[in-house]
Amino acid sequence: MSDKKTTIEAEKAGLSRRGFLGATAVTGATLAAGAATMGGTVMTRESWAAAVKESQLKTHVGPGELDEYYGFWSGGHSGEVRVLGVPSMRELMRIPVFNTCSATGWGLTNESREVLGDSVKFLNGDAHHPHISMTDGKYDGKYLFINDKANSRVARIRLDIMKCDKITTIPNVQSIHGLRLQKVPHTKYVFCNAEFIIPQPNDGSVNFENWDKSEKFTMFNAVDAETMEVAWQVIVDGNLDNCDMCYTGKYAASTCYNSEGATDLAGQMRNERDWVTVFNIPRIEEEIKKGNFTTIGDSKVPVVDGRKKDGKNARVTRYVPVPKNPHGLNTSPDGKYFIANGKLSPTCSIIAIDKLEDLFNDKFADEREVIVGEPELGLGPLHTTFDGRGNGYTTLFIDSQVVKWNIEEAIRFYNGEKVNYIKQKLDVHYQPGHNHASLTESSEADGKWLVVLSKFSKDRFLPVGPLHPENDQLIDISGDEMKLVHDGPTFAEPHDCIMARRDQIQTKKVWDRNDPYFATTRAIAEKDGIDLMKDNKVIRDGKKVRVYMTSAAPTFNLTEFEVNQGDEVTVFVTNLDMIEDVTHGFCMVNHGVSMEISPQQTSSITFVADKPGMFWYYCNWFCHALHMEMAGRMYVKPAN
Ligand code: CUK
Ligand code: CUA
Ligand code: CA
Repeated sequence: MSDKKTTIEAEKAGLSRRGFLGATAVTGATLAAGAATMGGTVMTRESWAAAVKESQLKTHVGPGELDEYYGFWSGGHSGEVRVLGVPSMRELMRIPVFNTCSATGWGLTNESREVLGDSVKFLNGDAHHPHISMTDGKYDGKYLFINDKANSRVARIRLDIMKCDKITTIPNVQSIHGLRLQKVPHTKYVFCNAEFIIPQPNDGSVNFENWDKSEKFTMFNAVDAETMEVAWQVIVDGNLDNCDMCYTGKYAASTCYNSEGATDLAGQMRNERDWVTVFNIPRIEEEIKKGNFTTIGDSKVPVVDGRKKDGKNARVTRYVPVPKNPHGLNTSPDGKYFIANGKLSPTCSIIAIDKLEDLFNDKFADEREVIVGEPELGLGPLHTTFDGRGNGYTTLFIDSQVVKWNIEEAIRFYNGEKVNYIKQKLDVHYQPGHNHASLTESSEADGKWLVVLSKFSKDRFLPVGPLHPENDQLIDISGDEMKLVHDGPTFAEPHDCIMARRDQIQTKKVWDRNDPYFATTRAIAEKDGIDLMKDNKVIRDGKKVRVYMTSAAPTFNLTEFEVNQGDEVTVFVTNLDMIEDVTHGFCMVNHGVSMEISPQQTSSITFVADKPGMFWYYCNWFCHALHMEMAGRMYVKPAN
């Protein structure tokens, strides 16, 4: 069916082009025959269009209305996290994490630089997998964790203030990719996969010539969710891609696509099967307690060896062969299965979690006995998500589709029954990576909305030059059939998202003066004998100058101060305003200085006053009718 014809038909049916493009995905093939089936009943073109229109109405969040779900999008190699409302798909906020932010001063302020620690020198990051902390298998709304593939870090965002408060670099590995959380009894550990195999120790003694003969491996890592310190690491065979955790607190599983340990493309595709590595968490903890661990280099983190030796399994790991280069690894919300997505194989492998105890007790002759289904879904299966009603939704990268399939029926098929486990295939636009259904990683998966993160948008939006946005599509999965209802362009490059009910996230409206986020700042002021809520003072400490000021819309309460050329100046601004939404900024002109100071917050920033002269500073967050007038001057006295 030509695009032109569908457009005309859409207009006839009273739909906008945009609206009809949503419908055409589902109906493109079936409408040619004049009818589609939905929920077993034959639908006409008109009734189908009406059904899609009805779902679109559900996504409409009118002026002044609030979304039902919070969505947290990874920002890919932009390094940030974005907060969207679902179903409107409106962007609500950006949380800078591994990037720098000119607006909030992330990466510039002393508070953010303290969080960034040693890694403050990196201005980039690659954030893929955002996950919300859990208690008893449900999102508890406390934290959101995210990986940095680019610089091997894990970050934590406090969801009460929606700011990143901890960043940890994982030692002796390269590229933290898959990241998931312990679900029960609560998120004690953040599990993260280091993707690339590297020489150990990686001190330069291994070059290209002796690479083959050298010892090299990668590790599975557990970070303590509260302290954000690395709790332990496990050496594995092969590499590690994506991971997930079960609902018993016992097992984590990761896909490995490079069982070959190859360094080139052809080599990484050589084996017909790679594997899923299953980790036995209680056994890992036992090994550490017994002292069966080593350490690497300067790192004090206990390292347990999970590699096979002479064909014999280690106590802590099992390797389950699955077809070629698997990618996503997803736990079904009923807690029964790990599902590994085939990528180069058109299949998904269903691993029964209740068989893992026997697997670890070596009850099976073949590790593949834990696989209870291997449905063929289509080309390029990458990630699976769930509706809580027994169905999986798997992205097919090559086919540009999402396939809805029934898990129990796929298992029955594997056992020889003739059942069609495929429920529907829906075209998406185009080449989807992750998809994510509402509440899907928790036991409360509610099967309402599905977001599909499509890597290509091609012609779906107004052209913006050679670099295109991606396309996050919203699909209504509340009925028997998936209905595409919204296209959402996004900038580089969300890999994944997570949706929580809005009642699961509780945020603060103004800062608590005792918030640990600026505890160090308070301690510095206290040493200077400063009351941050009152004092407007300049403290000289050799060549270091600390300038304390309060602000209340529309003034800084210190509108001039003098320093000497060459001084290292730290400006502390405390926002006295108590009113929600009255955020001030502080920008020192021609010094690269900018920061956010929200109500009741203290922020500080340090710079060198290297040029003599008079410099204006001003408030750069619009706060008042007299916001333009909210300014002051710094005089820098020449050195000679
Ligand atoms: S990965 Cu990118 S599409 Cu980093 Cu979760 Cu699969
Ligand atoms: Cu204060 Cu604008
Ligand atoms: Ca492979």
